[in-house]
Amino acid sequence: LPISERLQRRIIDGDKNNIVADLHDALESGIPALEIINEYLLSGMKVVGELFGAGQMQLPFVLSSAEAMKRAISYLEPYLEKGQANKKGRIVLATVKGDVHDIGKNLVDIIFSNNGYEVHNLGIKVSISEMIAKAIEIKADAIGMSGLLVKSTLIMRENLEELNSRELSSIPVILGGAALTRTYVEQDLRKIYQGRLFYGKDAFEGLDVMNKLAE
Ligand code: B1M
Repeated sequence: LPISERLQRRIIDGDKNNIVADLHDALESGIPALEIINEYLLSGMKVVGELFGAGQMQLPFVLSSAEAMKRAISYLEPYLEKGQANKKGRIVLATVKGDVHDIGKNLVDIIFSNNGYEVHNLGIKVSISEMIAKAIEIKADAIGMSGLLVKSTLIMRENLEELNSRELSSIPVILGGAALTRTYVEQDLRKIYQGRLFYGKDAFEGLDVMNKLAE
């Protein structure tokens, strides 16, 4: 199999042991680390999501795929291009309450950190109170929330309402994660939130938002 398909397979099979050798080969053959993530690994994860959604893959196997993905990203992290080293701004980042999905959020952390932002990654299942406390403590320039469950989109709405009623009522917020749509964020949720609200389709769109905020 060509390396692209091999890598996709390793993710689908949840093969975290053999994926490293393939990643090494891919890097050796000159494919940039970011391209490996965006083109090959994420396409494998997409298939996993489709199989799981169709009832053709059981949860423990999805977990193995997630582990292979995490192993791959941590292997590739040193090879990702680094932008400006000086700190352009600070962001509090978290997966919202009730949601354990963190691969996308951690990718956002890596991409932002590599591009000059100080990221305070609070982990998964994080309440809005924790995010607010951290944002006040570090004088954050933005709060980034990630969520993959449909339920999480409702939590995000509640979080925005909570922010409205607190000291940080106008802090910029970036929302991302597979359950969201641009329309939901930029039309429905924007009507609710007093501060500036942005949608990040992927980590790089999130980065664009941070860069605009930092201007
Ligand atoms: Co779950 N899961 N899962 N899961 N899982 C989904 C999300 C699902 C769509 C699968 C499906 O049914 N097809 C489905 C949700 C359905 C729904 O709500 N309608 C689902 C479900 C149902 C569940 C459980 C409820 C299953 C169960 O227990 N019966 C359970 C939930 C537990 C909970 O959260 N309370 C569950 C559990 C798990 C695992 C633990 C096994 C594992 C997660 C492991 C982990 O993260 N540590 C897992 C996985 C791996 C998935 C899928 C297959 C892949 C997710 C992923 O990592 N994608 C997923 C299917 C799918 O998404 N299509 C699925 C790769 C990742 C890089 O993408 O996170 O979207 P993503 O990030 C992207 C962008 O969204 C964006 O940038 C990234 C790309 O650059 N982005 C941001 C994300 N956050 C951002 C923030 C930003 C900006 C951009 O700014 C702040």
